Amino acid sequence: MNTQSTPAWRIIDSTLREGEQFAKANFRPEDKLEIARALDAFGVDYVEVTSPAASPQSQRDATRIVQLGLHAKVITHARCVVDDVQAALDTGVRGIGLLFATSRILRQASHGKSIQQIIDAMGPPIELALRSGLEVRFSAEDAFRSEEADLIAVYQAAEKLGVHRVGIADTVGVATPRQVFTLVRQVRKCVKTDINFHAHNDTACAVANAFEAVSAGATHVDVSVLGIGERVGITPLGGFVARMYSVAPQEVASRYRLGQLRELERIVARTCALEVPFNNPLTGETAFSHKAGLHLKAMTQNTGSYEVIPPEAFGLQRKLIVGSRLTGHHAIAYRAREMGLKFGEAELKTITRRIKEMADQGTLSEEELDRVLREWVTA
Ligand code: HCA
Ligand code: CU
Repeated sequence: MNTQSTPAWRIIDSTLREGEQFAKANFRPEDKLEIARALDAFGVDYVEVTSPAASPQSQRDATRIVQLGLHAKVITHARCVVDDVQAALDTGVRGIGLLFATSRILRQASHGKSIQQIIDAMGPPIELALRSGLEVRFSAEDAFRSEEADLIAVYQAAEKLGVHRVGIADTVGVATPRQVFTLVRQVRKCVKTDINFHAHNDTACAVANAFEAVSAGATHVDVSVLGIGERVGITPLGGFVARMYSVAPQEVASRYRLGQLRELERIVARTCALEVPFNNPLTGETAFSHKAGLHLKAMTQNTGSYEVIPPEAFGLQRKLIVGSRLTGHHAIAYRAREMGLKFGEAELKTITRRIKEMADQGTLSEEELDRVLREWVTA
């Protein structure tokens, strides 16, 4: 996939819906408002909130988020029943995602309906939502453990009712990127509605799967900040944005305020009493740290050598770790130049040997490294 062939795609952030299903998320009303505002500052296209039918506080929270007057469309997510649609309508949300599980295992364990009974039950809630002017998605929960013929049957029934998009949910995180590409392609051939993709990360494929879904024609992708959701969660906003930025930098940079990502993640991490993972794409503490001598040498020549995404695009900074046992004389020369010091080639090699010996004894801080260089001049 290259920039030209990237189809239109939109981000649905579900931190305030799927994210609320995360074991460690217990959002207070003010947390939700803060997160909603930060999502809007970043520029997500949709903010999905917990079903107002879930609890009285959920209903009040949804109403308050709607009243913020965000640029993003505030939508909700509910069981495919008339009462839940009515509760959603009372809050003023602009869209709704309705769902039914279509796999045998969940049909038996969850709602007990056959595919035909699902199709019959879909009508009244979908019609009410559409009649009321909502943007409507109909999702098949557990799509990747469902029969393809069953999926197509429910999607075509939803299309006939007039839904705006159908949702393909990898509810248990079992799909491979290739399976996702194949299924989205197949659904693309069978319905004309937009296609929404939702991926859980149980087998660590959620970002790759969302990317393949977009490549195959999905128009909407569900994400959450830091990926929070049931179990290990879903496609993380940051990882997905990194993935898309690397193929369509201008498009991504013009549509989203990338410099807001770190703050958004910090807010969500704080409300869940978590740290941003050290190896998080883009915003992890070490996301732009370079260490080995070979890497450092190339990085001092051209920062594209070992970075596909420039940290500046996200308001972040790279870090060259010069004082380690893996360092090299090019890196030492670079740091010396930054400090306004100059050494000859042979001297640099001697200094590098010394630095490596010192680093072998334990970690060498930046200050210690600088001191060694400075003292070398005066020695
Ligand atoms: C869940 C529902 C869901 C819904 C996704 C969708 C899933 O199991 O809690 O409506 O597209 O993963 O299937 O999050
Ligand atoms: Cu989910």
